Amino acid sequence: MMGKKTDELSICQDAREMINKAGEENIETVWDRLKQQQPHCGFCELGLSCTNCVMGPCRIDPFEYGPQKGVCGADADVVVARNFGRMIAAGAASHSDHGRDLLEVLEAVAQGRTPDYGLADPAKLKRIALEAGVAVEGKDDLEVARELAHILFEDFGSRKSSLTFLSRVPEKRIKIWEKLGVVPRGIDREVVEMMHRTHMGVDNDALNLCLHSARVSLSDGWAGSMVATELSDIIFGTPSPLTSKVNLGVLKEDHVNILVHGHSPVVSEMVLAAARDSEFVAKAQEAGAAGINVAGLCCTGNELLMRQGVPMAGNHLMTELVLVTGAVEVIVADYQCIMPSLVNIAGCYHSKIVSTSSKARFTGAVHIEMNVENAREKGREVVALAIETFRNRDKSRVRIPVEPVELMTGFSNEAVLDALGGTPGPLLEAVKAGKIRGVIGIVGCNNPKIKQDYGTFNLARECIKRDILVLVTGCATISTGKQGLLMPEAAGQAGPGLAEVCQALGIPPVLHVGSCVDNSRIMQLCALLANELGVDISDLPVAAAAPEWYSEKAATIGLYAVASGIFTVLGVAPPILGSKFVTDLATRGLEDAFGAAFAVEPDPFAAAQLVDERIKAKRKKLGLTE
Ligand code: SF4
Ligand code: MSK
Repeated sequence: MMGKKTDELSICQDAREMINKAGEENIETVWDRLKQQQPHCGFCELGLSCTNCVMGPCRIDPFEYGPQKGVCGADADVVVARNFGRMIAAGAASHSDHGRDLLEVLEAVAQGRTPDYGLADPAKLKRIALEAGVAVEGKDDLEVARELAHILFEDFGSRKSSLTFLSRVPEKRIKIWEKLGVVPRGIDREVVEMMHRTHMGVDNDALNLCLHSARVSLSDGWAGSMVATELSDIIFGTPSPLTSKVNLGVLKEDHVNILVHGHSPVVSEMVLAAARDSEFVAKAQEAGAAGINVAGLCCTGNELLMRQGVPMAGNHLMTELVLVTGAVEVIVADYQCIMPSLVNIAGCYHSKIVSTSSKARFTGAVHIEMNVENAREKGREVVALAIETFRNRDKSRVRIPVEPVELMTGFSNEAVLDALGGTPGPLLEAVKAGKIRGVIGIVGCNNPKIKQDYGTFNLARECIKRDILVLVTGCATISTGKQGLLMPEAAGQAGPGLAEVCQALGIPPVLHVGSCVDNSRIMQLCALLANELGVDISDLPVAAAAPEWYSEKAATIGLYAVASGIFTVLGVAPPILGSKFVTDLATRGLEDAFGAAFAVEPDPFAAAQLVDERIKAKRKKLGLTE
């Protein structure tokens, strides 16, 4: 990276060393391309450009010197609200299509169409089926799975007026949604309706568009993502606490290194199974390696970390740098957050990028199509390719920069409740007593516009100091894990109340609850606590934050958190500032409508202060002392 010192780009030693190595080897990274893109288009940053039809493209002048309307007559409010709506629809579509893939696996298992997948948690299958209204008495697991799959497939359609898991939502919250007309009816339906509304000449009322954005996001948080989480647990197992390791140090110089990247456990679980097969281990040894090492990137990594303890190499901004180690044979990708640049960087080494999904192909990558019928066999093909690729490794270019750091993972809601003796009672008691003053979900990505991991790590550390329990998912897991916050010893950095609780239970003050879709676990936990107290989610001393978000999915997560009543701090402003109406709605108006709103605060220390004030106010309203 020319121009900036590496310590301005990342707080992580492994990242800095690899950025320098990339510079030495003339390899272009995301930071170089960000620089080439400067200055970014101001109209786009403000959400004021529109390409929705070919009478345009149009731009609305934010300073009122130039045009105030697009060719069709749309003003700044409509243009911004439409653009934001499409952003939310794309995010919801991504999580929900991922959820559908798990549903297709469940159906294939139920129909006996795949020997490769099974029902790792039949007790959870029964529990969820009962919740969904399936009578389980006297039925075998496959029959129950078939009926559950049928009900959940219907959630994706247009024939319902409510969705299965909305039964978890506190009554007061449902009433708010009913009053605003935002109860989600069908996962695909809400996304399609948003695409319809944002076509030229359909919905031309910014408020109406924003309310539908909220509805779309709720169809993700309480349905699409929730389906993905619950079915992943049923098929692959419900996570329970275990320890593993994180950072680029998890790569092994003398092993065949396979990285799993993307979001879905459907592919990576099969690759892992093949890599653990003694036949392949022997083949790797024949090729001169000591064994086969599988490690994770991004959310696919989170899925395998939570359930299998597979070590984690890095988050979003580490996905290019992991290749720069020269020690990676294969990155096997499913979908989402996989930079197309990986193919070019892999081409500078012996490494191969393997795409596996027909909906996520990369020009120049090796494509090994995986589906529910052939997954195990194709997983074996991936591992065989990695072993062959190892033979081409140039040992002189290998540099694994750091030693790995330990982390604790596996805090599904089931595991948390188990640790508490089966009920949320002890957690509520700790909250009432002020030992845990509140809870924050810190989620989301890295963004090269922000020093990598600076926002997420510092916000998490500031929160635990203030006796605020932190739950992390997705890339935020790696940001905090690399700095040691996911180990019980980090209780020493927490305030006295939180430290006492963590020490008593032997848990860290920052709990890893899963991947991006697993933010649904946080929604469910909040609903559980609110129901237990007989209040709404917006009454709880809870908050959410996405300090370094970049993706449309993260915007959708933020919006469903707010629409569910959770105050949410963003470290990067969404492209809505071109409309005063939409900006005021996001930062104030939603508070009146949903009991929560957004704040934008790039400084993690100031963000922690905002969260603290919110928690203090909510505690006071509940009559809880500090
Ligand atoms: Fe321009 Fe309207 Fe077409 Fe958008 S929809 S490109 S504002 S004419
Ligand atoms: S992977 S959405 S960069 S968290 Fe879920 Fe990370 Fe963000 Fe992708």
